[in-house]
Amino acid sequence: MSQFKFSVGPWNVHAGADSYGPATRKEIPLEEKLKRFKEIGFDAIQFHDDDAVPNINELTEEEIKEEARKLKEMLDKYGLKAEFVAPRLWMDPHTIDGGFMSTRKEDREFAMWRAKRSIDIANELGTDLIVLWLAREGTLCEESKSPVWATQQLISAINEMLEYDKHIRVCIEPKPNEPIDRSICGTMGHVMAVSAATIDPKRVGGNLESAHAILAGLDPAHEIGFALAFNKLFTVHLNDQNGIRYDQDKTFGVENLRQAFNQVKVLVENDYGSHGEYVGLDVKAMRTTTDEDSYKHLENSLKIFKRLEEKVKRFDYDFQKKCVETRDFEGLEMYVMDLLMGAE
Ligand code: XLS
Ligand code: MG
Repeated sequence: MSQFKFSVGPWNVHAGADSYGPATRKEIPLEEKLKRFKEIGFDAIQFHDDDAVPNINELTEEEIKEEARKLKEMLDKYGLKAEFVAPRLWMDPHTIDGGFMSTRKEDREFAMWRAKRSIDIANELGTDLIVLWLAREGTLCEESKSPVWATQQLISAINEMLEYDKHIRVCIEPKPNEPIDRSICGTMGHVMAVSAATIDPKRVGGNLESAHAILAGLDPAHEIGFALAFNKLFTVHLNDQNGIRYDQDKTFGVENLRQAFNQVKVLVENDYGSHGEYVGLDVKAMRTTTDEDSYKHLENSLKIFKRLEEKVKRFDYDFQKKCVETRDFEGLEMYVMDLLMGAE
């Protein structure tokens, strides 16, 4: 029995298209996904603004709220909560060169409009959390914008969101690059600094995605721990990643089991979830996966997480303490390997 509650986004079950080839599986309607998510063991759903309200740009502010209310009814029907809403600021022609940091004023206004609509949708769905994955916020051509100006743009955009709604919390999901060449807010350290510079730092935190930390050359468990030390880990996006290459969103734990174990361990040790936080997944199926197995990577991620949680609960802290006292780190390390290999 896990101590955690789990969340997932509808984009985590997708048809398999990538930059080099078309879809390999059928599109699945949202309601069918929600039903399966609940059966698999998820408690809450993560949304982009346009996952929640398709064709958002063509609707009035009232129509957007109305659509969000319909979605809320669908979530209620399956006993699911909404975890967060994230403005999708990377698909629209307005966001070719970023949103909040675009060099064009009309594009920055578009980004702010979508951010505020995301807040409206969140309110209708009964969540106070907005996630900002800053996909295109940075530079493609390094000399095209000042990193000082761009950072200040981000801080003022967040301030405007905090002012627009006095209860909303904003959660930055850092990533060092891709699709942008150089991003402005690439790690949890950047997120903490941006948070501190806003008008209400306790309402601005982070969402650590394992793959994004690995892409920055950092250890995901340490990034999680860093945010926890400031009480600013608002959610997580657990997955896995084979080194510094394109963002893979692999099933949690399949590349580096010890690294995955330590992510679970730091969450358990710090009672993550006790303020209602979810363990969120952000994983993708491989392109070769069949229609029947469209949810396998989610089931497997949950299975691996829960088995690692059992390992963490069996972790021998007395033995660890002894090893630390005598600096027997060879012994401690072998104990961890035995635990993971099932020899303990
Ligand atoms: C990037 C995800 C993205 C965010 C939420 O990691 O694919 O969708 O997690 O906006
Ligand atoms: Mg993510």
